[in-house]
Amino acid sequence: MSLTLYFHPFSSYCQKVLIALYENDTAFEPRIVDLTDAAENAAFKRLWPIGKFPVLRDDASALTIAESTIIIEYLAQHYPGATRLIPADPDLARECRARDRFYDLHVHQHMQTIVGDRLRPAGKKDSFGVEQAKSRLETAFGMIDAEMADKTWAMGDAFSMADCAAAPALYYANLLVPFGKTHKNLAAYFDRLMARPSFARAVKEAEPYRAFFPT
Ligand SMILES: N[C@@H](CCC(=O)N[C@@H](CS)C(=O)NCC(=O)O)C(=O)O
Repeated sequence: MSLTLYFHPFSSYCQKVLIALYENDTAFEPRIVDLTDAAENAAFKRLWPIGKFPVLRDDASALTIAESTIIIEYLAQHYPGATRLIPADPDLARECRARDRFYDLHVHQHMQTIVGDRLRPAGKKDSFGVEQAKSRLETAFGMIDAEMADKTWAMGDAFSMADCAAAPALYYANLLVPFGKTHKNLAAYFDRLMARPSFARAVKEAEPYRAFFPT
């Protein structure tokens, strides 16, 4: 087996990549990294000094790949399977990448801002930043709600990288700014994501760590 994924099951960006791997039953060695463990943290930073996961190592090509989107691009190119993670048509591929960016930058990032603030020590909180992130999440939710009125998945009928990006971002965002009662198309899309076996598996594997989510 040439692929090793450095990750943590509770990490939203790691779940994004796990979904892609599970969609195509891609064989990989799971290497859970505990960033709170000094030795593991240091070892991981030798691999990727930025210190953020997921990181994929492919011994077959001697490549170390960071960034969830780039990892999924790599999997789509070199380890393709039944789920085509990026459409073959160049225009649809660009659209898929745009939606992936949308979920990362306009949902995932704001969700991380709010979670990150909860982890800050007293006296270092950024209430302005949190209010701004919540307001931007609401804007994104409205856009997704309108877009999902007549779609099954982010790209229409076919599950893709954009849905890999959407699922964990929406999962954690919904815990912070619940959208179930206010955005019915978004909520229905989220229900479909939750029922998708690849994401359901990632959520189940994260369950033992649920208590770490800051309230
Ligand atoms: N843009 C990166 C973001 C990765 C990221 O933010 N990972 C978080 C976990 S979800 C992390 O490693 N956090 C640890 C830290 O910031 O120290 C990607 O898409 O992979």
